[in-house]
Amino acid sequence: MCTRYNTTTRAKYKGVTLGTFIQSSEQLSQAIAAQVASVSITDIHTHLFPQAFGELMSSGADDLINYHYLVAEALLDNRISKEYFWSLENSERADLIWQRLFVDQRPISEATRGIVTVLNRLGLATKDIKLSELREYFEETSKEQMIDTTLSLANVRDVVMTNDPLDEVESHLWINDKFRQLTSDKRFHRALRLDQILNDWENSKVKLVNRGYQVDGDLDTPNQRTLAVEELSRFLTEWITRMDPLYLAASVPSTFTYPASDLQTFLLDEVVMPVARRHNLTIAIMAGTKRQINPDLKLAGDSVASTDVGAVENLARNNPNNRFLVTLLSLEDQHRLTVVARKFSNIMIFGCWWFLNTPSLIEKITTMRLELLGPNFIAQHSDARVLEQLIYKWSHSRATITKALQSQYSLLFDENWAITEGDIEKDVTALFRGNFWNFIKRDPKS
Ligand code: RAT
Ligand code: ZN
Repeated sequence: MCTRYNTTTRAKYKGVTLGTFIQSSEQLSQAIAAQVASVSITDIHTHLFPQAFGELMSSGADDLINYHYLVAEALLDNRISKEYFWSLENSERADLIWQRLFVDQRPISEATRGIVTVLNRLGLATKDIKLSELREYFEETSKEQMIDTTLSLANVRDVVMTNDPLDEVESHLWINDKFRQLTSDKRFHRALRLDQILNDWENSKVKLVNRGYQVDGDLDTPNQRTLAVEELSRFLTEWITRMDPLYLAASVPSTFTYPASDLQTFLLDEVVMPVARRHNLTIAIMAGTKRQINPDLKLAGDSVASTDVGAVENLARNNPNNRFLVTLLSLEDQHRLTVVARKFSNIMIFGCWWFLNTPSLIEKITTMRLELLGPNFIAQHSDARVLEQLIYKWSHSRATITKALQSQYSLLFDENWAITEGDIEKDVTALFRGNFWNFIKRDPKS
């Protein structure tokens, strides 16, 4: 019988039957593809909401087509005036985007191809399909059913929302009597988002004062600072109790630096990190946005710029008792971030974020991360804003990450390293689910 493994190699794997060792490159490729396709995912960063959040839940034809990634692409056509576009109703805007991106052109960009994947997986014929037919499909399907269908097609077991306690609509839901319903769907976890507090203190201050927190001083005197720290910590603690978030999160601009003699460092050092330590909560730092480079595009007007990776080094080194989930937006920062993550066990890199969520970049970045970190990072998150986007975002990411894993594993295989399907399953589960839960020190069943 021809086998790749000698007795010594087999001895190392006592208890594992020979049949479970991968015997050929083809079998290896197939086993990796099968494991990645079948792993049930925890999607650690989305903007999704279940039905209990009412109008905040986004799903269906018009929401899918009005996704801000597609808005930016449609408005590349300079015959469409921005004023005219924004004066339209939601459904009229979707009609226009559909015409521009799916009728006049072929949907080959990542975001447009995503719609094609969704249509295909929902079993809707993609040839000559009309937007009206897509609308009909969603009108006939309940939101409840859509959540079940989507999670099952995407093979996502649970998702983490983005929950902003200073958002007027959302916070109102949390403080009224519907509160318990908001946490009743166990597939939707919370993440407490701190962007407004960390990036826009002046406006946050007004909102906090209106809610009865004494943070109105200028933070010039020690007394004012002490009071603000106490009051802001009280605010965060109350919201942590209310939401039971899996982590705290902030997207900070590309200009973010730490430590600095500014309000952001003060709030991080005196409030956010101590509160996170007291509640054993991880902090997610998402850095590298350059917001509103074209305000005419509204939500679609944000961009990217390189950020100071040294700030991440400093955060990790100066705060060894805090844990940081980190993702950076610009391609040029990825290598340094990966090297930094080798040096600090309180950093966990996650995903290929937003403009990096395209197959060519995911493959390149994931391969580099595997080379430098092994399977010790979180492979991807979807950032989905519209429920059904989970179907395409995960289908596309799985296909690409499969390729990166196949090339790394085949290097081992070619050097005669024994690999079992169980080994592959372990790594794949870690990358798509396990590393997250271990790092945040929470029970996946929570
Ligand atoms: O990917 C997006 O939809 C962005 O607009 C942002 O929401 C970004 O992901 C963020 O969380 O700030
Ligand atoms: Zn996001």
